[in-house]
Amino acid sequence: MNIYFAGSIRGGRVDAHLYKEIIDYLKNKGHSVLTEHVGDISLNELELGRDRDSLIYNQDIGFMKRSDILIAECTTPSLGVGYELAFAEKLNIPCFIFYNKDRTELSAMLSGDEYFKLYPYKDKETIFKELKNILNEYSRKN
Ligand code: 6IA
Repeated sequence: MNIYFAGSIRGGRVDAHLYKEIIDYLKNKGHSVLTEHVGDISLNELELGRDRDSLIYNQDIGFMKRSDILIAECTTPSLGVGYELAFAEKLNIPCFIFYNKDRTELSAMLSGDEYFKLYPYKDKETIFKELKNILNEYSRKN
């Protein structure tokens, strides 16, 4: 499958290592992660590149349109990830939201929208167990 992974960039990079682990897991299972840069741990949210922002936006929307599913890690709140989730819903792309329930209160705009499948977790093992189930179920449909 083509997978759109969404994680915070300018919202803060404290979870960048976790994004990378999730992306590596998805790739090791044989899937294409179109937004691999989200897990680039050298990416700095303070890098200012406003002139490049429309390129980034258009490229990401293009990736979104080619994606079979979207997986978001939402522990670190990010405006961009919220935007991507709403956009994916409009395109009818299945969306799976992971967040550490000890560290964040998910926005009601996500937890209150029944379209989104929520995966609150306490430990990393739960993330990978749930990802395995998602991949098994959705690979069969694509
Ligand atoms: O509002 P945020 O920056 O936290 O939004 C993060 C989300 O928007 C991610 O899931 C990405 O898919 C997308 N996104 C935001 N910034 C970039 C980006 N910047 N490149 C690709 N996708 C992005 C390049 C580096 C930048 C710091 C100059």
